[in-house]
Amino acid sequence: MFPYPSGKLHMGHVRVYAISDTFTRYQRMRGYDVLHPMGWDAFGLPAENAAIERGVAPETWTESNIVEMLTTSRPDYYRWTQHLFLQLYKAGMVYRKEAVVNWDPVDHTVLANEQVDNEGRSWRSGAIVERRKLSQWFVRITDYADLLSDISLLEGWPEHVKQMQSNWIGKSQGAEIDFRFCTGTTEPMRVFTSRPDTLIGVQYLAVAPEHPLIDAKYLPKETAQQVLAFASAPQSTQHNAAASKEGMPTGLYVNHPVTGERLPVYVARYVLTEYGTGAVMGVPAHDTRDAQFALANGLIRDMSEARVVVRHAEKDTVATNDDLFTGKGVLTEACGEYAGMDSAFAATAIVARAEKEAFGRWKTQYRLRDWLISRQRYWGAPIPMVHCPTCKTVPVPEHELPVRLPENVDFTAGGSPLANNEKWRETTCPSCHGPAMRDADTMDTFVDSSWYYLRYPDAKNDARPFDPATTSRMMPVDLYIGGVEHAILHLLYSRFIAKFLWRQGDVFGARVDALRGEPFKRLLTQVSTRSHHIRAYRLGKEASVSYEKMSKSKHNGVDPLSIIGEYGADCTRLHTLYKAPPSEVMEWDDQSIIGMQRWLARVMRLVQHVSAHALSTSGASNPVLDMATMTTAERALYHETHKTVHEITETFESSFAFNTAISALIKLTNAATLAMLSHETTHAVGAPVQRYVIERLTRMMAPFAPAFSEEMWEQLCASQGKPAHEPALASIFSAGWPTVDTRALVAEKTTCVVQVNGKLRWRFELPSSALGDAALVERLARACPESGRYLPTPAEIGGSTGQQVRRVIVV
Ligand code: ANZ
Ligand code: ZN
Repeated sequence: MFPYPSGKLHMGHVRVYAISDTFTRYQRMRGYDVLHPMGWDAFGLPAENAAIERGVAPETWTESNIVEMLTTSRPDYYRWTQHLFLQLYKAGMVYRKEAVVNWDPVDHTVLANEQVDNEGRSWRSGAIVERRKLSQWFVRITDYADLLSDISLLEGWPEHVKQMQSNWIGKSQGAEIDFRFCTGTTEPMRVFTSRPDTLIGVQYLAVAPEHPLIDAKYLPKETAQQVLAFASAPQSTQHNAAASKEGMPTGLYVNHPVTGERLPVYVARYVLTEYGTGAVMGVPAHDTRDAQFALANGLIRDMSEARVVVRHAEKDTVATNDDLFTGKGVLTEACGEYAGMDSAFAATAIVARAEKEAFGRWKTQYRLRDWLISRQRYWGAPIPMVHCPTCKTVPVPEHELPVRLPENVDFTAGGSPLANNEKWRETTCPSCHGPAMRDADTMDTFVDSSWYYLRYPDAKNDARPFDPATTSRMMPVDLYIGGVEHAILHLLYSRFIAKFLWRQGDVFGARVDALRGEPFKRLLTQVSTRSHHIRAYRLGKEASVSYEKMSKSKHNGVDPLSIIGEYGADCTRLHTLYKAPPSEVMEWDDQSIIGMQRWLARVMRLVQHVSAHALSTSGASNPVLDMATMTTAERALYHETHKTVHEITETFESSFAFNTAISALIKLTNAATLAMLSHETTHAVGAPVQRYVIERLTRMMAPFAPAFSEEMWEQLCASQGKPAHEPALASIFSAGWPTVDTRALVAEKTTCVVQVNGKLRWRFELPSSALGDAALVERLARACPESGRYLPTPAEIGGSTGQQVRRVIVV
């Protein structure tokens, strides 16, 4: 994942790119053709605000933080972001709609729900967010049901991230129920419920403040004014506890479709406009928030007035007064013909009746909303649309892209710098050529970052966003590494855009098809360094992501540049990799980095020793070593070397636990030091084995400490009389990754423990190389003399005892 150029390099950057760089170097040494690109996600609010603070143009500020890389804020990139918008528009995937939005009164912009915390504050400015109605551009992300179903294809993703994606989409199975109004001819009121079995327990209905019913033409005269005032009050927070009980009667009544009872309709803050139908049926006896609301608004005096319709399936008493039963169970006597049915069966019966009598139906509901991409800010890609008095909204023709941002804008005026800029906004209509106005919104920066990985393989293309063949050859991304704070939105938007382009045929091929257009085959999420830990959680019915201020605005002490200045880049990256595996929080301390420095010094000593030694001994640089003729000490060191090669190769292939890989390298260094530099053993390990081991040690260190290892390699080559510029040996990275001598591994034994019927019965030794082969392990176990005592003999099988081995588990 590419970073945001915030101007300050922090330890989090060092860590994430050390991880990906290490992995990349390993794959190159294995002979793969690897693209390890870099870029900047440079548009967006933080840069704009930072620039305003410093009184410079956002562009100047951003460019000063960047050297030459793929950058979303340059016209040669955002031109294609605009092109993507037009493609979506032509495919009918973009629309404009009046919408109630979260308005940040400090940053003067619209915020996505997920950018508002559960106290109703903006994640950036911290201001209490207001609700406003504005015309906004939306992307029909909800059209893509496969964003949910295809999560199952993502085998290389961590389970928790898949869970977060799936919760965010939030599929909910339930029913719609229509309630007729007692008076008037308005359409019936439709609610969404996940619990149709509680229908008989409904005691009121409630609508969201923005529900269409909250309109003078429907409301009774006596209540209209008060209700409208309540509904339009700038209510920043619908998340906090006090507000969740706020509401008032609308003066309207509906009839219960089954009991015929008259029920009041309330307007309530806890009902969300954007979910379901924006209206709920209130069941105080079985829903916590309904109970709180009903009590707070005098719908019921105490819980004894709540209508209990479901009881616990095992206990036969109904819930007592203060003991709210929210689970599924068995319907009570209050439910007439449905009494005694379990919840699932009752739901089916009730919805069947609703369908027959046309007052309801099954309904699948998603929490996911369409993607609101309009931002009333300057520092983003302008939306390539023109508003004409005659032709309405008209897309800017492709050949006129990019619609460039105006320069020298005035930020002191407040409000949106584009909306205020008449000169920039005035244009001619591409269709009728009359006077028209440019759309003044810019795109959410999540649009910029939703497709950048597709441009990396073809970043200089000026005829199209990317050449489909060039990019398709590289897709899907084999390994995507980044912070877990992007586990929801960035990944969801990227998946959506990639799937869209796949359906358009711009990304193709067997590997892409196999993943149904999914862009990231394998995902490694790395947890931030302690100082800027990010939480993402789901709270009750509403999921929200809350971002603690990130370190970029916190200047939290550790400056990577000063650490690098003191210890060197390799030592710094080794330390970040050694402190914790990517999945765990890394706590920075300046103490243990000294340990890394000492390790490098020890390796250097070994290299110098081997280099000096080799000059005085004759012998090829890559002798064929024969284990049979080795001394015991040589064989032990040779064995240790191959054990390490095996272990580190495994780490790269599976777990990314680079901390344990580095431990293994340190262990090998210790073994080599002991074998080569201590007095007693010096002569036990001959020069060819010494060189062999140290060459492999440096090659294995190369992905982790590239500059240092390159330096060591040069010494080793030079000492062998080979100039470092000799092509084959020019770089340690062309020396390749060491292969494992499996014969060396066989020498190693492992103890295997055998349990029969859960009891430990015997142990035996087996070659470690056999461990991966379950059938072989089983055969070796059965071959042990003890097996005769604890396992049925062939004669017994099918004999009178009837004993047989039912299941063999090799762990
Ligand atoms: C009656 C009921 C009885 C409910 C009960 C729950 C328990 P999920 O599972 O997340 O889909 N609901 C529906 N629309 C809502 C809205 N716009 N704002 C706030 N709440 C809304 O949640 C579905 C449940 O959330 C629905 O089922 C409804 O309350 C509420 F014992 O209906 B239920
Ligand atoms: Zn026109």
